[in-house]
Amino acid sequence: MSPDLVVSREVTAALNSGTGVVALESSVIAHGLPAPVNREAALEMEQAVRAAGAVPAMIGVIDGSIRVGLSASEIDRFSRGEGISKAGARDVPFLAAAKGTAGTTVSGTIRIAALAGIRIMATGGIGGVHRGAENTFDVSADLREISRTSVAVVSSGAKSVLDLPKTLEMLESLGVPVVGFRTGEFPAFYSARSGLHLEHRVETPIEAAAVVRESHALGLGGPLIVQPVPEDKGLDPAWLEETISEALLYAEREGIRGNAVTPFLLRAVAEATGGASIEANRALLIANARTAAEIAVKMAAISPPPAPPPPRPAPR
Ligand code: PSU
Ligand code: MN
Repeated sequence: MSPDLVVSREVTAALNSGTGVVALESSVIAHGLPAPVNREAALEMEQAVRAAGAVPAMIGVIDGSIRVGLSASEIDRFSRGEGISKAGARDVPFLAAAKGTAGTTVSGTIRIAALAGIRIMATGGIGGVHRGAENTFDVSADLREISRTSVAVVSSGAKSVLDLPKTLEMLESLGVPVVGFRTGEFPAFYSARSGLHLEHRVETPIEAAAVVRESHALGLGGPLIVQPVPEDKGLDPAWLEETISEALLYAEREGIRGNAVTPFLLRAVAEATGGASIEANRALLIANARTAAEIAVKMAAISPPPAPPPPRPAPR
């Protein structure tokens, strides 16, 4: 284990006693939401996890140390956002080596969570295949990381600014189990409906926990557990599509590239919807944290999957 992996006392105690632990990402706080909603959402997510009987473990990189379980003042620092990089899994070694500070995305967060022995995380919407990816090749590292890391991810699908049919196809190609939590449709982040059918659904945390256990016993990544935004906060799909097309044109005109694309689009949509997208984002983050915690509690109550077989000795 990396000597730089620093696990908070509370999270260590929870892991040792078999209490459910839910990993939370810090990039959504530092880059996905504006102040002061980002800080409020972070604290509300933590509260939701605790209320369900689990322990939150927010993950990030602080002054080069890879941290599992952030304090309130550290969450404040991420909420201020100044000088905070955005770190996918591949960025973490650079941040650690250069003693930098970064909010970790889904890919960075689950890589670190797995090392710490945490088996489930909650976020808003995962990254995926961007619209126009046939030209730009812009496909979030979240997809590959979820496919190779046995940490369940609870989200409201993939972000609406993406190409959702292509994202679902890619999840299939990568062999990621995808299961709807009380839905038969892949949610579209800010809105509940995408029109994309899911083959598997569960109705309860205990059923979801069983799917996580079996996925991990098979050595598969994920699973990706998706639930729609709370009904009263969801945005109208037609209106949303209109604002997204405008945001995409704007991003292209401004020449936005790489890991700046997602935060730029989220900001543009927030402006165009007069903040309605921010309220939806906050509501779904909290709901996903709660569901992840309910599942974590059930996972803690059932036997963990058998350890994967040791690597075979190399043939002589
Ligand atoms: N969920 C949200 N808002 C966000 C994100 C998730 O509600 O901003 C972040 C996550 O950290 C996710 C990242 O991993 O957006 C995807 O970024 P990219 O497309 O650059 O891989
Ligand atoms: Mn990208």
